[in-house]
Formats: sequence, C-alpha cells, structure tokens
Amino acid sequence: MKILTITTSPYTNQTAGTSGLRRKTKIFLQKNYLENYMQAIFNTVNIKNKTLVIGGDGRFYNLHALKIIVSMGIANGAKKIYIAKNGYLSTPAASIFIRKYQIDYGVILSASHNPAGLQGDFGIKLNESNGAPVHINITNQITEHTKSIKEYLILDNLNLDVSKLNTFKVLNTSIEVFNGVIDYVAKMQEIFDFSSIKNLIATKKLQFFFNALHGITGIYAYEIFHKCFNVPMENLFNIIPQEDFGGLIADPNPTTVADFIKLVKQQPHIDLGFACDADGDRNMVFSHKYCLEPSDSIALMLEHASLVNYYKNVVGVARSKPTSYALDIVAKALGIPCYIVPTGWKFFANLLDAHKITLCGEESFGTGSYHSREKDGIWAVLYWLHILAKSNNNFDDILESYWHKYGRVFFARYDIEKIAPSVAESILQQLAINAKAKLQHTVLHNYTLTNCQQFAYHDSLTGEVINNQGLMLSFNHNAEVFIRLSGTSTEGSTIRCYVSKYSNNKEDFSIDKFQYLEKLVDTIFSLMPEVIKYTFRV
Ligand code: G16
Repeated sequence: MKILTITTSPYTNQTAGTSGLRRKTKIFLQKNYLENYMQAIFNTVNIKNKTLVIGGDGRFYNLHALKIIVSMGIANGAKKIYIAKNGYLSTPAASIFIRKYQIDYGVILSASHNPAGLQGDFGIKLNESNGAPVHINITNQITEHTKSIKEYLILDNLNLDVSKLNTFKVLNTSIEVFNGVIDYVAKMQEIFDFSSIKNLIATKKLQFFFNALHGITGIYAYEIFHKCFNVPMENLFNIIPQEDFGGLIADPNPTTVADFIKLVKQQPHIDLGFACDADGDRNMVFSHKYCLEPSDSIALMLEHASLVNYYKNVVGVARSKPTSYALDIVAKALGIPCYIVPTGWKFFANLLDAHKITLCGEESFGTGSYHSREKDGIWAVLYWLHILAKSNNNFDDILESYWHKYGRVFFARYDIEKIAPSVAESILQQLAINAKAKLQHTVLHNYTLTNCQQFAYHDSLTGEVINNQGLMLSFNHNAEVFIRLSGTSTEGSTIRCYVSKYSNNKEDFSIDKFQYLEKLVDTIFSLMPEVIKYTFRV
C-alpha cells in the first residue's frame, strides 16, 4: 500500500457555516472537493499520532466519503481511527463517544436536517476533544488553508469493509470498526430511569409513535424504545436509515411532518408523537392538542429538572438569542443564571465546559445538556418520557399549568428562502435603516418600535466579542423580533425572522400562535417590503 501525494488546486467556496461545511451533494462530487477540504482540516489540526472517530447519518455519499477520509487519515499519520459500523453514528452519539474515549477529533458526515441524495445536500462537521464542534478560530484557519491548498495525501487502494465489527492495522494506523449505538445507550441509562419509563409504557399510561424519518435515529430508537421499553415495532416509523431518507425531509417541524401529526391525531390510543432529524440532534414533541414549541421545551425541562436525578443540581441554563425568553422567565423564578448566546451549538459548549450551565436549548428544535457537547434528539424524547413517568400529570396538563404559572411566550419563525446573497444583505441593511427611522414611533397596528440594535455576544469566559449576530427589535405590548441570516442554507441566502410576544392573560393561551402573532408579523414585514416577493416557510 502506497501513500500518494496528489496535486490539486483550491476551490473558493469552502467556508463553513453555522455547523460545518454544508453544500449541494453535486458540489461535493466535484474533483478533489472533499479531498481538498479534508486536507485543509488535517493541515490545520495535524492528526499525526492523534485519534479520530468517523461516522454519519447514512445519507448518500457517506460511505464513499468515509473511505476517502479514512485513506487520508492514514496517509496523514493518524494513530487510531474509529469507524462507526456501516458509517452509522448520530451527531450526539459521536460527541458522547469522543468524550468517553478521549478522542482528539470527530468527523461527522451529515448535512443535518437538509435533504439527502444526489439532488440534496452533503456536509462535514468537525468536532474536537471536548465533543463539541470546533472553535470558530479553527474553522477560520481551515478556510484559510482551503484557499491555498496545492496537494493532499491519500493511501492508495484501501480495502475497507465497515459492515462488520473489526480491528486491524494499516501502516501505522490502528482501525477499529465499532458499534455506534452501545455507548450512547449506556449514557442514556446513566441519565434516565429506564425501568420507570418501561413501566409507564407497560401500564399503557402513555403510548407514543416515534418517527426517525429514515435518518440515523432509527438504530437508536430500535435499541432503546423497542428493546429496552418494549414499544411495539408498529409504533416506530421509518427506522431503517436510507441514503435519500426515503424521499422524506428529515427535519422535524410542524410543516415537514404534517402527515405524521395527522396520523397521530387519528389514533385515540396514542398520546404523543416524537420525531428526530437526520443526524439525530433535533427533536419534536406533540400531542393531539399541542405541538411543543422548542423554546417552551427547554423551559419545561428546567422547570421539571428535579424529577431527573442526573439534573438535580442545575448550575445554569442557556438559550440562543433567537430562542424565546420563556427559559429566562423560569430560570429567574428558580434563581438560576440564564446565558444568551449566538446561534450555533459551539457557543453552548464553552459554557458547558466551564460548568456554567447544565441545560441548553434553541428554537431550531434542539435541546441538550452537560451529558454531551451537541444537542440530542433521542435524549430529549427520553427526558420527556422520564418527566411523564415521574409526574402525575399528562403532557397537556404539564404544558398548560406551566403557561398558567409563568405566562406564555408566543413564538414563530419565518424563513424567507432562496434570496441572492447580495440582495439578502441589502434587505437587512435597509431594514436597519427603516427601523432606525421609525424608532419611538408607531410602525403599524399600534406597535411602537422601542429599541433596535445589532446583537453582539460578549463571551464572559474568553473576553471575546462577536459582533453582528442579528438585528434585535423591541416593541411595546411585550413583543420582540430578531432577524439574521441563516448559516446553513445551501441555495442562496435565507433570512430568518423570529417573532415573539408574551401574554399572562389566560384567555390568550389557547389561541393559535400564528393568529396571535399575525399583526406583529405584518408590522415587521412592513419594514422590509421587498421580502413579499420571496417564498416564506414557517
Ligand atoms: C446547526 C447549529 C444550530 C443552529 C442550526 C440552524 O444545527 O448547530 O445551533 O440552530 O444549525 O442554524 P441557522 O439558523 O444558521 O441555519 P444543525 O442541526 O443544522 O446541525
């Protein structure tokens, strides 16, 4: 076996976004595109004599990419490479594995909730030894290396079968094909009371449907829900990972899984529905009556943390800026610090490492905790099952009594998609100008703009200041809007508009959130009239 040095030339579009490098699959299929990016990573982090774990969400091109990356890892002198069997490893399971075995780096092959397949998206995420996505400085250095790359190293003709557990050596690198489920399940058993959850299901106090949307969580759902809790197989949907996610959009939110929500509502014996995204870090929870807002989910996890032994000492919590301030309200009532960070899970990781927080969450259907340095979909489902097993109330009662106690923060996100990047930038610049002109004036429908400023994050641990993370607009009537560009879109730019309004009037609580927020949404869009031309997604 020979190590080859291959001459290459740089691509100009290898700047990573909110979470790794995410591009159309066809872009990744271009000659040396993947190889260039991986060599830029290896030039930045130098994996000589280091350990690496690799796996992903099972999407199209994963196995091919895995073989290239392992061949390059060997050629770049890695000491040991752990490969998840079949390449199957969820993002949170990768984080837990890295932490448990003190691995230097993790490569996760996933474009998260983005569609898969030749017409879909592909992505690479790099995690470091704390299990979290690498720090922004490393991402920037990788980008710099991509701009000047001239050659990459690769082992010629690696014979690799990842369908069976195995250990072997290639040149100076040990290879271990491991089961990507075992350590994850052990961690969940350490955190949650599996026998109480099993009992809850056995006594038929709670029955649920789970949908893996043909992403990676099916392999974990089978092991935990079916094998540990005896949930019937017919309650578990789309649990076999497929390269194209069976044509489904593996992105759990009320719009994309509308058919699944309808199905659950047609089953009187089913109390709850759960779904996770392709790489297993997002979750969605719903009953016949309510879809749980992620901003409420993290607030409720804090409210009921005392029911989970592992979380009996919550030191602090955090949310991303666009996430509603429901969490702040509960944290304040409990006397617990609440941190507010920019979008991107890496910002929570610093606080988790410094023991400043125990639980964290964000509006994009992600919740997580100290147990990992990634958000965790199956963990969130288990957290809810554990709460329900330990409490005397059902899901709807828990949600309603929380609103009665603290008030409800109505929240919705509007995505304006496929905008030319320069146009998106100019819409946001114009919005800032329009908003400044309207400051302290009524904009529309009795909404007066009381404050308007860019969100800058002051990292209390490192002293770093990260500017321009989005525009914050405050209105009277307890209303807030936050606007920023997405860092994960692969087709043009996406403007995300996050709208929230608080009420402590219980007559309001059962109102549909879109109806409740309608006039506020009109108000904000009146400040950026150009967006009317584009497709909206909620
Ligand atoms: C990633 C990040 C999240 C972020 C999400 C959407 O998640 O880890 O923190 O909320 O992207 O980011 P944006 O609003 O910039 O598109 P995932 O699940 O996509 O890897």
